[in-house]
Amino acid sequence: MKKASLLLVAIALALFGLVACGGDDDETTAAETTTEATTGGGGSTVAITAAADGTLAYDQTEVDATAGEVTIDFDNPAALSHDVAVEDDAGTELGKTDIVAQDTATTTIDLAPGTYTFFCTVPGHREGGMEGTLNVK
Ligand SMILES: [Cu+2]
Repeated sequence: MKKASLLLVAIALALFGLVACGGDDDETTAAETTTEATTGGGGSTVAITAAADGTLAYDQTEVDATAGEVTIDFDNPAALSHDVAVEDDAGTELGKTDIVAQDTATTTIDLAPGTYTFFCTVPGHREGGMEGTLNVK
């Protein structure tokens, strides 16, 4: 009977130790996961604006972004409708904002490092000069 009690105490202590250790491990894992989520995303936000006077031009001819989820924040202060589309060097369109006039529009595109072209999809606008280079590093 006495031996059995000692054994129970020993088991209880062993279990307590395991639970305590387990708790510590969980906290460490959670902290590491949070750090990875904060630093692992990459990407950046690029601001592109259209000419306020209604000419077929963006205010930027070349913009830079970080590889990952790249957000295009487009602001068109003019009454003439514009958008911002992005295509790769093979001419494949990867994404675009809504067409807006005197408004803002945004879109997020997953981009690998490389050189891309941004342009306006409204007929005649790209040909009129609404395009530029998007460098992703
Ligand atoms: Cu346009």
